This record gives sequence, structure tokens and C-alpha cells, in this order.
Amino acid sequence: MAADEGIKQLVSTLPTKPDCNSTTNLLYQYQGFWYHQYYLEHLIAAQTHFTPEPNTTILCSYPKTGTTWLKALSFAITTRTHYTPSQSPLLSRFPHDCVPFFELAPSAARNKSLVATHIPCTSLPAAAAASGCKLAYICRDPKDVVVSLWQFLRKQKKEEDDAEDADMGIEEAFEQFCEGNSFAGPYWDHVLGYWRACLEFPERVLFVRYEELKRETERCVKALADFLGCGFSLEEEKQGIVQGIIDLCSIESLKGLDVTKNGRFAPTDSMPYTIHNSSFYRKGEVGDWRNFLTEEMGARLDNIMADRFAGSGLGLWFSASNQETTN
Ligand code: PAP
Repeated sequence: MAADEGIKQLVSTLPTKPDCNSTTNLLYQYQGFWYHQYYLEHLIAAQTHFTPEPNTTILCSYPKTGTTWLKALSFAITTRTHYTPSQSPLLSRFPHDCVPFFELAPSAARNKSLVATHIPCTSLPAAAAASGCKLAYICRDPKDVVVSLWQFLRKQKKEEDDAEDADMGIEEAFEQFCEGNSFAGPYWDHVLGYWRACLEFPERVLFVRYEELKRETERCVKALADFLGCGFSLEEEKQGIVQGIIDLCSIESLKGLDVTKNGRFAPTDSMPYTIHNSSFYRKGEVGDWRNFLTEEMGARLDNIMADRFAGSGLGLWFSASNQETTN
């Protein structure tokens, strides 16, 4: 769907900043967050046109926090009575195609009970709040997010430019992230928006931590199933259905599929580029930031988060996660 002239006109009036992660894209500030033009035009269109069903669940995330994993798990959980793990569509379709981003692929998302978005809570379409639909939000230690984002963008950039020298430094990407100017950033405001919604509507908003999902996968998957309205029965647990879903959605399993090795993510015809599906799976580890950031950089980001999350109840939540990863 091409953006209409009114949206293009609105975007052209917004504040901009250069994006160090990309030579071709400016970032535009809209409702307190920074976006590339293509994504923002779709976001604004979705604010008017997206209407979820009351039974829709929206999987929400900042990029690189575990979106693909949450999509795979939620899809496998909600379709488990239709397919055994060996028949799952996830074996031949990429998680981003099974659970479309409603802002990027509005036609594919229409009437789906499971859709996804990177839109911050405060900018979600008004119809999402009005419909009373559920939101499952995944977040992750920002130090691992910044590294994952940098790795993803430099791989994409190298592929687009087809040049070995099209590299960018982690320092620049880190600085941009800390200043809150990265795509869909500031990260802390993205997290805080959903956190506040979770405090206000705990029955409608589930908060999932990537680190917790890694450490206590079975418990988190069961909680996710309960939230999605299709908790596992004791019989299913005895039959190993929970473990089957965990195995199916593991990074090792998804990485090895043909659809990962040979497919590309292209949610809309008008998307200016496509992304190799394999780019969405890298290490999938907690604490990989230590291989790329210095201790000082890590401490700086921790301090920013502690400062921004002060009084929200989330500060402790993040330092607890940090302790777990360093121990
Ligand atoms: P997106 O927002 O662009 O869709 P997203 O899926 O949120 O990306 O994040 C990708 C990260 O999740 C990668 O982390 P890494 O760079 O630190 O390795 C990717 O490896 C990780 N990831 C993807 N799928 C899984 C999975 N099944 N289990 C664990 N981690 C995963």
C-alpha cells in the first residue's frame, strides 16, 4: 500500500536526524519516537486503518528483543490442535509470515487472531485500545539489543551495498542508541509505555523478558499459553506437547529450515528492500554484549536505564536481569 499524499505531507514536516546505521535513511520523530520514512508512513496509515478483532492478540516489541521467537511460540501454541509439531506451518513458513506486522502488512493481518507490531504503546491505533484486545510485550537487556541491532543492520547494509567497506562502528551505533535516536527509540520509552499499560491492565497486557524466556522456557511458555487463552492441559503436558513446541521454536531448529536458509522477508510489495530470513537468527544468547561492548559502555547503558526507569518498578527488574547474566 503506497502512503497517501496527506501522510507524505505530514512526514515531510517532522523533525529529522541522520541515521548512523544507514547512509540512505533519515530518522523522523513522530509522537516522541524515531522512525525511517517507509516504516513511519505505514505506522501512520495503520493508526487510522487497523481495526483488531476483540479476540486479537498483538505481539509487541522493540526490534531485536525476541520478536521472531515470541511469534513462533505464540503461533505454535495457538495452532497446536490443528497441527502436530511435525506438520507445523512453521516448518515451511517464516514466523514473520505466520504472524504479520499489522503496520507493514495490513492485508495479511486482516482478521488474524495473532498479529505483531513494533509500534510503541502510546502510538498504537486507537482501535486497539477500544477493542480491548490483548498485548504481549517482549523486552530484553538493552545491551544485548544494541549489539543485536548493530549486527543485523551492518549485515543488511553490507548486503545492500555489496561492499566490504560498508561497515559501521559499534561505538556510533551505541552512541545513537544511548541518545535515544535509534529506530523506534528511545528504547526506554518503548519499554515504559508497555510496562505502564501492564500495570494498568494486567489482564490485558503480558510482559515477557527474553532472559526469563531463555532461563525458564517451560514456565514462560505455559504462562504465554494461559495468556493467549489456550493453556496446556495436564494431559498435553504428559504427552510432551509443551516440550515439542519449545523444541520446534528453538533457534537451533528454526535456523536449520529451508525457509530460513533460502527465504526472504518482504511483507509488502512496496518495501524498498527485502531481508534474508537467516538474518533474524544469530546467536540467541544472553550477555553476548560482552563480546562487543566494554564494561564502561555496559555500565553507561545500565545507568541510563536505571535513571529512566526510576520509580517505575522496572529499574530493579533490569538490574535483576543484569545480575543473572553476570553471575
Ligand atoms: P526483529 O525485531 O527484527 O524481528 P527479533 O526477532 O526481535 O528481531 O530479534 C532477533 C534476536 O532474537 C537475535 O538475537 P541475537 O542477535 O542476539 O542473536 C536472534 O538470534 C534472536 N532469536 C531469534 N529467534 C530466536 C529463538 N527462537 N530463540 C532465541 N533467540 C532467538
